[in-house]
Amino acid sequence: MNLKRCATATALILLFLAPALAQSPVRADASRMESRIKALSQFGLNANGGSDRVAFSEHDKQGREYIIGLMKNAGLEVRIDAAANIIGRRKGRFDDRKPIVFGSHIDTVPNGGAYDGCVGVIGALEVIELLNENKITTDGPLEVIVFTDEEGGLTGSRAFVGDLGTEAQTVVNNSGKTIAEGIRFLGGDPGRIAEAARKEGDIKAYLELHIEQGGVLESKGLNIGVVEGIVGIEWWEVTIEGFANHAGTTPMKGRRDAVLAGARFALMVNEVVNSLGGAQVGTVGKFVAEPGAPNVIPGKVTLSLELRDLSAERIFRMYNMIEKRAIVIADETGTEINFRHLDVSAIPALTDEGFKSAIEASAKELGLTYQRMPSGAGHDAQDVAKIGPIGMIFVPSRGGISHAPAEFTSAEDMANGASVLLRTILAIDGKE
Ligand code: HGY
Ligand code: MN
Ligand code: MN
Repeated sequence: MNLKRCATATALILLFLAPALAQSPVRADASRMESRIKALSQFGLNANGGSDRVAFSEHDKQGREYIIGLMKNAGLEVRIDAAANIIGRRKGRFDDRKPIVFGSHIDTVPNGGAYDGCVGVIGALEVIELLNENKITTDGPLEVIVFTDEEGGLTGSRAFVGDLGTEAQTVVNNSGKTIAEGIRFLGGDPGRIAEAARKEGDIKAYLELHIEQGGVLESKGLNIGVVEGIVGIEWWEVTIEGFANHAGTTPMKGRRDAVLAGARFALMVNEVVNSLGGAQVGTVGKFVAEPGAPNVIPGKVTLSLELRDLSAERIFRMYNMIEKRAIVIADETGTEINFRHLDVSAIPALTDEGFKSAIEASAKELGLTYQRMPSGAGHDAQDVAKIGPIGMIFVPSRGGISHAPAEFTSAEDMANGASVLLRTILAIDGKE
């Protein structure tokens, strides 16, 4: 073949390929996402390699500053609302339309991981970077949101839907600050919390990319989880009052040992939750004995009770069973058991049917595998569901581990999630 004919053939091949290339979907930059996740994980990195970035801590503040910097560099118009939620806005061509809101949280549980919440925030920023790089302006405005204190009871998202009352603001989170003190610490204003609230119909959509926090996607070798619904979560603080006395001189008979009662309580919770068929879960995750000395019979125990299910009715049915059996334990151990329902409840929520289809179509167009699934973890999305339609995209968690230093999601999986998020946003934006 002479040179001229070769060049003509190449040109023909290119001409043929060009439309396909032009249509090849925009994909997230995995290494950019990974380096940002790593950078964020430095704020509160502990000796176990875990993340200690409890909401309202210094590390939380530093992590937020890092994100605000990224938002501003990406051209977002950033503001902190009265609940200290960080909101970065990108104008639309028709800017008075309702915004599509997307994001997650960057606070962690004590000794948590680097991916829970953070993938949703870094993924949301990735969407903005991709829109900027591809010079795409959406029809409606976009809002990237970092909700305040997700792990302490969905604080920021509750305020976002007008549901963070004064009682809820008195709850003390793991930083030792009350919600009101913490919000102030981060630059919000608890006195004007109502100003953070959106009304029903104010937003076009809320979308959240998140790690699965379970092992289903990994075990089935799937790329994407399309969330169908999010469990409701209720918390109680349980106090058991016994009688502190000398551990050497007090005979075994007649002791009023609060730890003994607490141990029986934890076993009983497990029995009650297991006695019902279904996917409900119940946990005693915190257990503090006082005075806490080897030679003193513990006089007091404070413990946490958490119940989760997709049905609120079922959660309270389990609670009623637990309360009844606690009366028997108190009687048999000579203790007094009291329950205080904490105002941090998260109600069960379903995702929007149209959004689920849009997520599935996006995954398909990107050549990714997917499956519909429920979420056993709580998410800000479940609060937002009170005022507008929500959708959630899951990506695999290695070994199903979360809320622990070993939490891990690969860069490729994170990028798959962000690519699906972008396509889903564009699909929703394109619909009137
Ligand atoms: O506790 C939860 O389910 C969530 O990770 N905040
Ligand atoms: Mn979490
Ligand atoms: Mn989370």
